[in-house]
Amino acid sequence: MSADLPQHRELVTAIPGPRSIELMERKTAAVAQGVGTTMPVFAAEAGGGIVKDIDGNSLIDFGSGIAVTSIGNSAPRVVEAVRAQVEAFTHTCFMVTPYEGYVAVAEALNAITPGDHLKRSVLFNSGAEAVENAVKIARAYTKKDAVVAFDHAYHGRTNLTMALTAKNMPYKDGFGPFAPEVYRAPMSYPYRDDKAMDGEQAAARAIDQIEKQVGASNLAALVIEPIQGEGGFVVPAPGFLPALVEWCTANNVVFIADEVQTGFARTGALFACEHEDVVPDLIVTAKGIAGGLPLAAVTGRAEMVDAPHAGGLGGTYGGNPLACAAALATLETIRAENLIERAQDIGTLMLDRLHRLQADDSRIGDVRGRGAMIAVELVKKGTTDPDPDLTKAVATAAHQQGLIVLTCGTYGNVLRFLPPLAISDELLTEGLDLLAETLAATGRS
Ligand code: PLZ
Repeated sequence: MSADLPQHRELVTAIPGPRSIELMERKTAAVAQGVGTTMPVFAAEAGGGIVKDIDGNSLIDFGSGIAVTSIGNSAPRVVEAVRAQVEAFTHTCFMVTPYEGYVAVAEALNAITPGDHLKRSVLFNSGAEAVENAVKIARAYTKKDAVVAFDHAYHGRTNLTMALTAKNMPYKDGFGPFAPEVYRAPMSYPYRDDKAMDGEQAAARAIDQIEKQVGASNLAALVIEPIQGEGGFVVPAPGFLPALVEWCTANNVVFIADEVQTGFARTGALFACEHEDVVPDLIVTAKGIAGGLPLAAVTGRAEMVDAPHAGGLGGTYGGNPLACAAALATLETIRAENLIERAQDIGTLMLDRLHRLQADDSRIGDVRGRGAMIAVELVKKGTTDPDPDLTKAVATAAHQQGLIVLTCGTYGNVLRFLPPLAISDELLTEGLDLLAETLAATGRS
C-alpha cells in the first residue's frame, strides 16, 4: 500500500537498476521516440515524498509528476473515493447521461476560485484542452479573434496551445503551421529585466506592444501563467498582473489565468492569482486538481462561459466520473490537512536554504518562486549568462543520488522543485542537502 510506503531515501542498485534498464529497452522498442523521460527508472509505488522504482530504490520526489500529486500519490481520500466510484460506474459521458460528481466539481470550483461574481465551470481532460477551450469561450464572448501570450509561456502541445507556447525546442520544432491570430508580448522577468523596471512599467511595455501590433479591438483574450512553469518559474514583478487585468477590463479583453501548474495550494495559496488579489475572468486548472487523475477545468464569469452556443463545449471524457470523485477528495484533503499552510512552510524552508547556498555560490544567479514551487536559475560564475550544461549535470548527478528533480526555462538553466505537499521536512532537507552536495561537486572551477 502506497500510503504505508516508508519515507526514506534508499538506493539498493545503481540508478538505473537492472529491471529499469530492461524495461527501458522495451520502451525504446515500443514507445514513440518523441516521448522522453526525465529519469531512466520505472515507477512501482509512490506516496508521501517517495517514489519507489521497480528495482526497489526509494527516490525523494521533488517533481510530483510535474506538479500533479501535490496532496501525495495515492492519497487515502482519493483512493477511497475512486474505488467507490469505479465500483458504481466508470463512464456514461456527461453529455449523454450526466452525473452528480461533475456538477459537484463545478460547484466547488465556482466557490473556491478568486472573485465572488457568478461563475460557471466546464471540465476537460488535460491542461492544453482546457486552455484551448478558454480561448474558444473568449472568442465566442468577445466576437474577436486575436489572442496574446507571453515570452517564456507554456500552455500545452496541441495546435493552438503550441502557438501560445513560446519555446521552439522541444515543443514546436517541425510541428507547424501553427494556429493563426496568436501574438506574443514581453513578460515581466525581474532577474533578466532592467533592474529599474517595476511591475507596472513591465505591464506598460507589454500593453504598448499589444496596442501597436494587435489592437485591443481585435483582441479576444490575454493568456498568462501568474507564475510561469515550464518557462522557468518566472515570478512577475508585483503590479504586473494587476495592471494587465485593469487594461483587459477597460478594453473588453478576456483575462485568462493559466493556473494549470500553480493551482491547488501549490504556491502557498489555493491559486497563485490570490497573491496579488488578481481576479481573472477565466481561470484554467488541471494537474493538482485530482490527485493524479486526468482532469482539467475552465471556470469563470457566467456571462463569458455561457457565451458559446448549446453543444459548443464538451468532449467524450471531459469530467470523467473517476476524475471528479478524485477531485472532490483532493479538495477535501487540501482542506483537512491544511495543505495551503504546508506549502507556505515548504517555501520558507526551501527559500531559506537556497538563499544561503546562493550566498557562497555565484553560479546561483537567482532563487525564486512561491510555496512549493521554487527554482534556482544557474549562470556562469560572476555573470548572468545561462548555464544549461551545469543545470543538466547537476540534475543528472542528483538523479543518480536518488533525487527526482526537474529542469525548465527558456535557456534550460533552471532547476525547479515541486515537492508533494505531503513530503516530510526530513526528506525535504535531505533533498536540499543532496542538491547542495551535487552543486558543490559539479564543475566548480
Ligand atoms: N499550462 C501552465 O504547466 C503542463 C508539460 C510537460 P497538459 N506543463 C507540463 C510536457 O512537457 O508536456 C501545462 C502547464 C501550463 C498548460 C499545460 C498543459 O497541460 O495537462 O500537459 O495538457
